[in-house]
Amino acid sequence: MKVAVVGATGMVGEVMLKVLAERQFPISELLLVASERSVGKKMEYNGKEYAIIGLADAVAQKPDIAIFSAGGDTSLEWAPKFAEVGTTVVDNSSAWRMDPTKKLVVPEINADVLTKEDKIIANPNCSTIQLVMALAPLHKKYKMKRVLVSTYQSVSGTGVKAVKQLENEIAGVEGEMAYPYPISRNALPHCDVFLENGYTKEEMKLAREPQKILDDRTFSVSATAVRIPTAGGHSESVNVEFENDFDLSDVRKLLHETPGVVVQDNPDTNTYPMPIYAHDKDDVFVGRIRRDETQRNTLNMWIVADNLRKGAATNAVQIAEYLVKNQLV
Ligand code: A2P
Ligand code: 11C
Repeated sequence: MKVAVVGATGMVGEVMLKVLAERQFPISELLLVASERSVGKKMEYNGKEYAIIGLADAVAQKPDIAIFSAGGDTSLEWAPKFAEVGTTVVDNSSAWRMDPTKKLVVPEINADVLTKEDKIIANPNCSTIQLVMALAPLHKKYKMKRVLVSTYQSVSGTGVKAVKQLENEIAGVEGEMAYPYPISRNALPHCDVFLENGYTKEEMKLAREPQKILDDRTFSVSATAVRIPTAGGHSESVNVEFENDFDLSDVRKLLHETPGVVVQDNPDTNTYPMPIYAHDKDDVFVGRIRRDETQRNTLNMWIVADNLRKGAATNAVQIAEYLVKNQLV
């Protein structure tokens, strides 16, 4: 496959290259693409040096697959240009996710919706991916009515500038601010921009994307998204009300049997998911599984994943793998 990685110099882009190499993605030719600022700079992939190229150059080379992580505006402008020359785009931005003509895919859940005609495929938001990975098997068996989720999101979800802000604050050094307030020793109930309804864009992604991925609008999701001073790894406190009653041991068994999900749940040994444990792993970790004793058929759990891996790069590469394996490119 001739593969373009658009946004190769970015935080997700770098993890994408790592994941492509680790999973031995079948690459015959690799195009590393970034903004004009980076054109000509050198990057390494699998021990070989590559020069960064610009977007127009990459389109002219008609790659089979282009994996984008270069922001929504770049995707809106350039994904259609790649699609026009026959490239299949897997896009990690929020640009196309809720477009009814585009598929929103978590491969373990709904890769079967993909066809050869899909030329722009959307990768869900990081906090959505880890949420639906745990919810999908439970929804199938018990049917969800309502999900309440509060997130504890790391600064790497915002990007390099935010990681630097946290590092500077810890080191006691003045520097550029990615957030309107200090993030070290703080928690900001503010991820992405505020919308007219008083929710943030991140909260609305959590409300809408799961319904599209699970192809079901009969359940609702209400979210509060919070930025905390962890470097990497998003955590979520999740309360789910089901139509049907469940047995806790069945819930654990179901999650344990779900590919891509790891149950870490033993209060006796202080075993529960944490960002430092999820770091650099592709799985979604679930723990603190317990019944909500205040309401019928309701479950509480805690979900953690590496937001740059399963939340972004790994999921996108898995989509590309599915396309190749099923001859859809
Ligand atoms: P560059 O490094 O040249 O700015 P992050 O999300 O970590 O900030 O990374 C964003 C990625 O998207 C980087 O690789 C960045 O390239 C790339 N990018 C940003 N704007 C553009 C653009 N207008 N055209 C192409 N790539 C872009
Ligand atoms: C965060 N979820 O942690 C964001 C980052 O819609 O792809 C990814 C933004 C997106 O702030």
